[in-house]
Amino acid sequence: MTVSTETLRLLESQAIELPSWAFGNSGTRFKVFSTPGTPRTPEEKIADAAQVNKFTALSPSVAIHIPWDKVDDYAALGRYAEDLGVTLGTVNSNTFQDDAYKFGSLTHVDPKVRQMAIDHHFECIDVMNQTGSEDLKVWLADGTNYPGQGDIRGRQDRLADSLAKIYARLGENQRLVLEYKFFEPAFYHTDVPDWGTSYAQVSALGDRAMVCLDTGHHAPGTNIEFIVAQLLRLGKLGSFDFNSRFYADDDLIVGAADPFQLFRILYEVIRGGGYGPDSTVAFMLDQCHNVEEKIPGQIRSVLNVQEMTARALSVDTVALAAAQEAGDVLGANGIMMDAFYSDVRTDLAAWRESRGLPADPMKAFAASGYQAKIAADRVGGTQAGWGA
Ligand code: PSV
Ligand code: MN
Repeated sequence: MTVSTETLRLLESQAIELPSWAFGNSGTRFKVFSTPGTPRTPEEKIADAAQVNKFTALSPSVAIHIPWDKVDDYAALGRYAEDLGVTLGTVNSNTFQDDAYKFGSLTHVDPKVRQMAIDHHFECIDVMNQTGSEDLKVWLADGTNYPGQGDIRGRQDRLADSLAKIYARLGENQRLVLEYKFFEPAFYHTDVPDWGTSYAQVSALGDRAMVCLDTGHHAPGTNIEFIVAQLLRLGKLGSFDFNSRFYADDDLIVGAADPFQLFRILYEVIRGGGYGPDSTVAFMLDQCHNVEEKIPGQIRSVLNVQEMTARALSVDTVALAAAQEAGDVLGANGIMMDAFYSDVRTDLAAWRESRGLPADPMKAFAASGYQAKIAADRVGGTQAGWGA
């Protein structure tokens, strides 16, 4: 047996939130391909997300994006989710698809546009109050394309002011998590480009404002696990948007492009106290499934996180600390690599079965007939996708 009983115990409570938008169609600026069975409503997205949890017991909650998941009655949407065995989680704001935001939202020079963006966040907090969601996730497309286009410093000041107004509206059990991204859609400067800016902005707000780390939002070669270690050390790592990338913000299946990076990140999460029942770090996927099937894409992702967590938990930390203290460079590195190369798949399959889950969730989902059923049932209407 490669995986210890202690590791299995720690894996039991693992929870990875799914993004509702991963079940809708997505693509690139060149083409969005539609797929039979793609959800047309927030309810259908939640039903698909519930399938991932049904076969893995790893994803008990679903993040929503407003206005993509706008409904008349959010409490009813929450009850609908609960009937399917999941809850509604993080509420994501969206100030990147309205014409008014062409030159910014929370940073805009025009107070009327800023107020419109602030009001949108108030609306998201109202949604949270109805769904019982605890996290408001803010990602801004704000930035400029050309030197001189905007006053970088003034934009930071306006951002601070707008965020303070939003933060003041949060309830006692609610948090604001501020996501950073170094480019896109703006190409010269982005108003929240890096963890340092997010950290500075949320630190000015208060204890319930945290940083959100999307693994696809860094320049190539960035040591993301260092950022994880630092934010945990500072008590400001609020949440993750997991995905993987080869080039830019590719939003591919987590662990697909660089499994070793996922291992290194998860090792630092565990090392820094970000994993387990006492941790307040929220784990979420933020992915797009442009060409692969969406539900199995999400199943594969949560399994990748689970397997890599098992490997990261199996690092012999006592031996590692001793090797580090002794200056044993190769010994210390060998301990990390031993854990990374340990194949946990057979043990995890047996463990799943012992808990009444399918040993192979991918196979079990494929055999369930759900995909064929939604393809046959969901005829007509408009498939959900970017902007829908
Ligand atoms: C931006 O690239 C991002 O990562 C943010 O989390 C958005 O809300 C999300 O993607 C969905 O498009
Ligand atoms: Mn994200």
